[in-house]
Amino acid sequence: MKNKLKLLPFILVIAVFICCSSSPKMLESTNSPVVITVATYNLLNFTDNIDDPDSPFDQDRGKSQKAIDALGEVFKAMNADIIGVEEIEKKELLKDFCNKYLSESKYFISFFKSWDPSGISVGLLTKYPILNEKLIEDVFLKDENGNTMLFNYGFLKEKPIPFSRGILKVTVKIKKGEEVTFYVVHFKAGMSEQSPERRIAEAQALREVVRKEYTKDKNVDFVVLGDFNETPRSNTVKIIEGLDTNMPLRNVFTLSSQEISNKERASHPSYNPYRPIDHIFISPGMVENYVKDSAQVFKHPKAPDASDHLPVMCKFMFN
Ligand SMILES: [Ca+2]
Ligand SMILES: [Ca+2]
Ligand SMILES: [Ca+2]
Repeated sequence: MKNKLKLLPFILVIAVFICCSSSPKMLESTNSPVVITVATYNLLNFTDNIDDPDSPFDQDRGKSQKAIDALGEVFKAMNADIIGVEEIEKKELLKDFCNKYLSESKYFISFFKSWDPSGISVGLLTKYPILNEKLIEDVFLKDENGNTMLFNYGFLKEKPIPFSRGILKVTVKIKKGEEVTFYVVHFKAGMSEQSPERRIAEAQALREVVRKEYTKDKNVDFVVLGDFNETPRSNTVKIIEGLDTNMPLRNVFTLSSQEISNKERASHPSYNPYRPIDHIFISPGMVENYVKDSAQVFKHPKAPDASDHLPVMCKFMFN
């Protein structure tokens, strides 16, 4: 008995320690459901003001401080867990941005420099740890006859056309036994010669890339997100969705209980949006995780100062 009384203070200290360390965050990482907010956001020429010799066409004006401040406010208000970003020149720009505006959120950053002569790439910010990351750049576009498409202008003339900015593939650990792979893309913009054909070819190439995961596991959870430069009823988007195939990829807006108009889905231009061109598509296995009616275009008073696009976001739940 005397020995037990001697131990009592130690037992109390250990009990208090166990209680205090069982914070909500620890419980969250074990059994309780986790809800994540996922977004895609084109940050509009998030470049530095250096003329880099290895980027023939980089914009050396840099993004204005006013625009970066506005971007910081939009990101803070959005408070998304995982954000696919487009038009970034360097990883350091994202690092500095996170340190300055989002230091409480502790984002991991995935970014690789792409082949794009203008020096911009896609990236991913995630509050959840990265298990795997790579920029898939060995994807070359094919025309409708299956022939490799070639550039018809400038110093790239006659060279095979790669996927614009590459496809960033990042696998993230949400919780024990729950991993999600994100494919961030930025399709060729504009209506110039080759552009519409390139987007069609990019849609086909993208499906071939994601199919590799799907073939291994029909229940795989993946998200394809970014700036597609095409509206929901375009041929490009129809190819990505492949709704009449054995691998339908659903645009999260089409999973809503009522039809959402193009105007409500529009993400560009940010000051008066009428073009829905930023999208989030999900694998068949991810549909069960989608939180019904969570898809939205994120509107913020500072958004028009930050970028010419608005973020598109939605939520997923993991039990
Ligand atoms: Ca530069
Ligand atoms: Ca340059
Ligand atoms: Ca799932």
